[in-house]
Amino acid sequence: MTDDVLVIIPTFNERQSLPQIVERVRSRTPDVHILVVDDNSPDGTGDLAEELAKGDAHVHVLHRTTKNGLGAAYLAGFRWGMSRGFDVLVEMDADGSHRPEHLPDMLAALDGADVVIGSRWVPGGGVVNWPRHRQWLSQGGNRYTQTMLGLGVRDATAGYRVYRRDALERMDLASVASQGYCFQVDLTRRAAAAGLRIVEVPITFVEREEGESKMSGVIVAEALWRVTQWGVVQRARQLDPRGTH
Ligand SMILES: Nc1nc2c(ncn2[C@@H]2O[C@H](COP(=O)(O)OP(=O)(O)O)[C@@H](O)[C@H]2O)c(=O)[nH]1
Ligand SMILES: [Mg+2]
Repeated sequence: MTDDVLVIIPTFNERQSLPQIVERVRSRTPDVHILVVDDNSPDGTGDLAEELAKGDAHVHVLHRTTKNGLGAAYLAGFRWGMSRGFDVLVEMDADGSHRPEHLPDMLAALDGADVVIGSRWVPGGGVVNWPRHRQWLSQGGNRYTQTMLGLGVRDATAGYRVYRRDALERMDLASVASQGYCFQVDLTRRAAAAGLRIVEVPITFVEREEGESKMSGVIVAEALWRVTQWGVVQRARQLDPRGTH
């Protein structure tokens, strides 16, 4: 049974992609529920999501007033789903990069795991249609993350994930401050610190064909800054585990 699964899809100006992605999730995994978390998109994605929800009892919408970053949208989505009793919470982009066709494999992997990451950088995974600079940024970012945090995860920045609800409950989500894509690294490091089982399932990540990426220099800078800060704190703790100075 997968009717206890909630697929959370954050949107900002995803009018062109949203209907297809909802349709693909619904046809591939008909029992799951979908929550669209829209940050008041100027292109009317929120209204479109309402239309989709009207015609399908498995589609829900959470409207937020301003664009507040991916991290905040997911946190609101997790709260929404957990308070309604969903046991499995999925993160998925609206733009088709996270192919719904991988979801059954990822849900199956939850059998031996608390967190499943759809990974581009394990054998069998990959990216399609990504410009060289994005590939470089993702692989370089993951290498830097591994050097600083040693999480042992090949794709710690990946945004296609499955979490058990009780795993999220052990990750102190109330203290998460990450806004952009480092949100994914933040949740990975919290999962590792809580001793949770993290499994990577290979996926093919397909770059969007419609709409625009929200990736920006500010988002990259936030990730670099926070990963560095976490790494430094982690090392200080290793050197001085009792925190005597
Ligand atoms: N609600 C919400 N969604 C966002 C925000 N920023 C990005 N997203 C969504 O997060 C997903 C990933 O963003 P995208 O622009 O595709 O980033 P990229 O895949 O890294 O280039 C998409 O579904 C976006 O619409 C935000 O501030 N708020
Ligand atoms: Mg994208």
